[in-house]
Amino acid sequence: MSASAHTPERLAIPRHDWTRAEVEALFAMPFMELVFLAASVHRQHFDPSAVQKSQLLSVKTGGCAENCGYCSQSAHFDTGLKAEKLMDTSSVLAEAMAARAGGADRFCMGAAWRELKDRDLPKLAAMISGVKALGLQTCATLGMLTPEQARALKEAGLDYYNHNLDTSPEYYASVVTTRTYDERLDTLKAVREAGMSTCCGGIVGMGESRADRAGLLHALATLPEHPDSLPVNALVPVAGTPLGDQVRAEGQIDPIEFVRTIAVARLVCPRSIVRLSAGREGMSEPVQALCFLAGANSIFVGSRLLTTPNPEQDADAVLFARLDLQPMMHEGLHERPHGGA
Ligand code: SAM
Ligand code: DTB
Ligand code: SF4
Repeated sequence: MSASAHTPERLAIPRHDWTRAEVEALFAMPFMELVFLAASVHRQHFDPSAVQKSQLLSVKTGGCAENCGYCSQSAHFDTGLKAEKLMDTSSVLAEAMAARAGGADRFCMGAAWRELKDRDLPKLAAMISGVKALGLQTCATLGMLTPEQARALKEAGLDYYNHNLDTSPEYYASVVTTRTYDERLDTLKAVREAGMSTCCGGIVGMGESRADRAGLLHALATLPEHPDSLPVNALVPVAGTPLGDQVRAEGQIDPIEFVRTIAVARLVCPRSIVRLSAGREGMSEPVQALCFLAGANSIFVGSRLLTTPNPEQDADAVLFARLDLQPMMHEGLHERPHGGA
């Protein structure tokens, strides 16, 4: 791409024909130029002071059949995590109400499953419709789906389905061997075709190269539709997992490289909500501020992600006040911020 194409106006138009070399060239830009460009593109589509807040709940924890090398919940590793059954709907709804009271506008239910089993669908449908009735946007991440299951979840009121590509196609087998990249793409297709919004991103800081980070963002930017939400997770290094132990020994990702990844995500998927996702615990306020400047406009709130800690509500209230950030609310919730159950 020529330098003249690097104007915020041109970059703000979503493209699906990014080449890998173009994405790598964005990563290689002088940092100040890259962040300025990403911040300029961000302003073409969004209020730069508005940040969307999602809250996670692990509705089925641990004992997962997959061997994702970063995950506390895989049955393949001894992380000391106790496996639990699928939660009761009433307990999930109580957590969703607390999340809404804490300022979240989207509630994401996560299950440590390789794939959704049909026998669990009725209970999940009850959770989803119950959360939606609270005025929250609904999101779930339950592993692989068939097209029929995707349609059933949509029918129950599911707005977003999270299914991450995690890393580049080449690095994938260094992260997980119990499933393929193509299987991830198939589930994403089923989600799109069922008419749900996609939440799809990845993890940085797993020992991958910059070329792998570019490969992940290239894969996301060349999907038939850009993800509606694009979570960029910084690896939370969990002891007992292969990648967590490796990163604990070798050190975590350079925060400036993390900010670069956010900026490139903003540039290649200009209309997506880019989430500064896992890894905020222990990330300084100035680094988080740089992420918001570079185009991140969503976070997870609440003191827990799925199984690991996240900044407390008070800390995030201070962060929002110091950076003059406002919550980005979807319309349904605006109408009744403290509305009935
Ligand atoms: N089992 C489902 C799946 O893998 O799609 C849903 C739950 S899984 C925990 C959701 C996502 O969380 C993963 O795709 C991964 O990107 C992210 N994740 C899991 N453990 C993480 C960690 N330790 N650090 C950062 N992100 C992590
Ligand atoms: C996403 O991209 N990150 C979230 C959500 N989607 C499901 C999960 C982060 C999990 C961090 C590790 C844990 O708490 O277990
Ligand atoms: Fe299972 Fe998801 Fe964890 Fe992989 S990331 S081990 S699929 S819960």
